[in-house]
Amino acid sequence: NRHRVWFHDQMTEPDSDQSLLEAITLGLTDSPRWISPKHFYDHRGSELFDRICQQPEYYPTRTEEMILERSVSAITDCVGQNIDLIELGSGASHKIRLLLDALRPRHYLGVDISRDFLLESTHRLANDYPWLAVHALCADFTAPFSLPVLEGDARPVVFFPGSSIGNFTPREAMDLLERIHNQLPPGGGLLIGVDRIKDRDRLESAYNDAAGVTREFNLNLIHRLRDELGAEVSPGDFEHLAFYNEAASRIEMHLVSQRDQTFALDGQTIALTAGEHIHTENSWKYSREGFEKLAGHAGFQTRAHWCDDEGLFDVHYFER
Ligand code: AVI
Repeated sequence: NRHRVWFHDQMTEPDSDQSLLEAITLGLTDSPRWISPKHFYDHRGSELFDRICQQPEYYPTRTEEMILERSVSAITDCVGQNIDLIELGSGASHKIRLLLDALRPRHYLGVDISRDFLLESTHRLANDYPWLAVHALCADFTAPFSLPVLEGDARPVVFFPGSSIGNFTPREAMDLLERIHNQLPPGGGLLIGVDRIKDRDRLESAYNDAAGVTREFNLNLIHRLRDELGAEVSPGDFEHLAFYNEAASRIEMHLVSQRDQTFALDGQTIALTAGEHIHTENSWKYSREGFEKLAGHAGFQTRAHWCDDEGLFDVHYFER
């Protein structure tokens, strides 16, 4: 069957309710309170993120797609032929479509934490590109993971779009880049999209879209607390907060409790006061040079770079 998808499962922990419960309880009993942004991405959260990408204020997606579209032949010249493409955080697998016809990889491997969403999007890809061998790897790449061996002698190129690297602390980002570097053979590549440091207004409106989709995405964590973990909480008792922390070069997202409230979770009592924050996401922004330096520390050689005319977003190409 030429439209099949080879499925590899490598969730280090099964994404069971129990491990979700433990992870979320750990953060909610900490001070200050936090929830990891990876928990946004259940099926509903992945769909909401896909809708964020279509909002007029959320420039990163549109800008990166424009860069990929207009630079596709330069990218192809630089990346070369006879490659396998490995996409980290493949989500809906839209962006890869801009490159497939030009790069003509032997294999495509999509890696994502959201199992059903990953399977749906890789099946669509396999249907639309019958010449392509499509693989899906369900893995949490915030933890150590290993890439499955793909048959043949093609050179692996990792595609990591969307500035997802920005959701890691700079230290974690370095570790992840190092882990990617160590899994690549000499000549293996990394094509990575990174959102740039820019003015506060532009950044803050991207995380406070008028249609309220980012708000709904952030509140999805409260939906998961209620629906999957049985906590007696209501999305109406929290508000979305997103702002640029300029000193740290990062957007911060928080959920703000709208009243004093108490609920039980995993045998513990969580008591939130009115106005108390749960920190749910950081999204680091980099200068072009700053990111090249980071990748250099992880062992990568800078090969090329593309950006839009306004300098909002960078696409870098590095090699081992
Ligand atoms: C996936 N990641 C790069 C997005 C970002 O911009 O940090 C997630 C997101 N959060 C709110 N809007 C989008």
